[in-house]
Amino acid sequence: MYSIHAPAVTLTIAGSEATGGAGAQADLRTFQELGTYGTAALTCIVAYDPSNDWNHRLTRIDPVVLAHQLEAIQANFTGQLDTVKLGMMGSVETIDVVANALQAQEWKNVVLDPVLICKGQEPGEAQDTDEALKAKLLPLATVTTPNHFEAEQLSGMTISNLAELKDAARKIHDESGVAVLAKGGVRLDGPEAVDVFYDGTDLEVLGAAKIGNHAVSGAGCSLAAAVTAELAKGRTPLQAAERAKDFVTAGINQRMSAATPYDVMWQGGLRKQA
Ligand code: PXL
Repeated sequence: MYSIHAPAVTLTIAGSEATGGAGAQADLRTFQELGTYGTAALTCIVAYDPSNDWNHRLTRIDPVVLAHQLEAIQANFTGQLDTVKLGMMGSVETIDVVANALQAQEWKNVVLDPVLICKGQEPGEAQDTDEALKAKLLPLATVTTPNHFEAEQLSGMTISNLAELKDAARKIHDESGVAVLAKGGVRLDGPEAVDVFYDGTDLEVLGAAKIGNHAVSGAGCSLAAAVTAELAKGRTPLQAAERAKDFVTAGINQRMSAATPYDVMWQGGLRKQA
């Protein structure tokens, strides 16, 4: 005998980061931990270079191959897939393919993690990608999760304290209509890592005691993926943001260390210990 299980289906359109700390690998682990069935379409492959300061080596996936992955996923889960996370895009062509795929069906939740500059990109090219992301993906999103730097870029403001982070979240929302979870993380002074949620009605500050003063790799990807999973299960954007903050705080508390100069978060932080 068997039974048919029907978990919420989630999709990440993101880059691979081979060591597993960030990107699609972190997203899929997060999707699984939060009880959803994760799928992934890869936009690019990042391979750190251990003999060159762990710099990003970036290979883009052929846009046709990305379109094929999305075609397979969307055809397989027609009627079952209504929630997607967008991570690192890597090129303007990728953004065009993703925008087309998004427009090919109805979505309840489109979570945009606006990964702007990646070390492997030429500055000129990165700027083109950033412009395309703002012009073509932000209008299709329902929630966006900029970090400190990305919130400065999207709002055109300098952010050095909580009041400015709130102003930036309001401005990004007012210009795009998208619910904003703007992450101060460890980058603003003070004992707490604070993020700001704003959806045009609720403005909430999500705070947690800082755990060290260095950013942990994978936290941003995992936060957006956790928001995605919680939305897929039917929570509101604010509930999803609160739950995602707990998920990441627990994961940073139980971080992993390896040879890279920064630690990575562990997605199993909220698991009940056996
Ligand atoms: O954390 C941003 C990020 C997203 N996606 C991929 C990455 C990184 C950072 O390394 O490699 C694939």
